Amino acid sequence: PRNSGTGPPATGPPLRDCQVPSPLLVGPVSVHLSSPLSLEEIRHRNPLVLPGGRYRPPDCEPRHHTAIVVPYRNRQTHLRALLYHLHPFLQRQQIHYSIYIVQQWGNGTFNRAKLLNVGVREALRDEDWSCIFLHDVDLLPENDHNTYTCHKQFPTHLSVAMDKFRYRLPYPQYFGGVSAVTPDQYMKMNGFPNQYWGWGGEDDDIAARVRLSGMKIVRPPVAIGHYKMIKHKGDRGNEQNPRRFDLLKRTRLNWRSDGLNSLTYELLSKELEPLYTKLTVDIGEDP
Ligand code: UDH
Ligand code: NGS
Repeated sequence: PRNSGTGPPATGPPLRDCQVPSPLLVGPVSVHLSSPLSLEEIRHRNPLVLPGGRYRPPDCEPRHHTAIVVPYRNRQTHLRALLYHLHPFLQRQQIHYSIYIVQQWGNGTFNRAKLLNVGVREALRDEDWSCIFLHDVDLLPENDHNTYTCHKQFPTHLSVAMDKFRYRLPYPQYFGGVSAVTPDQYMKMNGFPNQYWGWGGEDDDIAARVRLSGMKIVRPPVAIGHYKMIKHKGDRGNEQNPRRFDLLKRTRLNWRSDGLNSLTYELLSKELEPLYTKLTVDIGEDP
């Protein structure tokens, strides 16, 4: 929508639609992981990015409106690398986008899927996004033909070839890393589970919801869905969840009652940083 949110006012002659594919794409890009730049330097390299990490192409009317939602706590260096890399990458794709960092408040056990639920709900308060990306902070796309847009019918899994899995899927149902849904698809699957505290299983639950709600997963070709993962150790507060296997057995029974329709949280702050919107949220504790 041209005139909502951060867009320029619709004065002057209308812009023509952006070309498909974008003429700015370069294909494979090399990803630098060592010592990312400061936020200030990244800002200088991306002068057209508006407060909150928002962007729309200046010369054409974008066909896609994508919110990037990142579950987050205590990964400063990874965040800088992601912003350094993703802003130019998305601008080359000529899409209208915004980056949301959803930060879990406190030291309680991490809950990735619940943070994603919060991010989707809050992003949709801002704009009528046509696509929502669910993006781990430590994954950097290596080919800009991997477009950050949604499939009309089905949820998409983008990170199909990660370096740590030797550039292939670790198993056929893998849905972790980077995925995308339209608001309709998200509603159809009742969002994501809120009950996975700690590491593991929540992405498998989300994949199961896709199937249980009558959809399937679509993927880009392996040659295009290349990602580098920034290597790191497991995080304090995100230990393996011993309950994940029991929870996964009950997805079929639980998905309609646990998800978007049972989500509760308290939004503690929303800050429009120069390169991203930072949501700090109290999502409660593992009961
Ligand atoms: N995340 C944070 N902070 C944390 C934990 C997770 O920001 O403390 C976010 C971050 O976006 C990360 C995502 O949640 O990319 C997923 O975290 P993860 O630890 O499940 O996955 P990741 O791919 O590492 O980062 C997996 C290997 C380490 C755990 C191995 C346990 N066997
Ligand atoms: C599976 C986990 C997923 C996880 C995937 C890759 O076993 O949550 O491994 O993990 N499922 C369960 O534990 C039930 S990784 O190699 O990235 O550490 O995403």
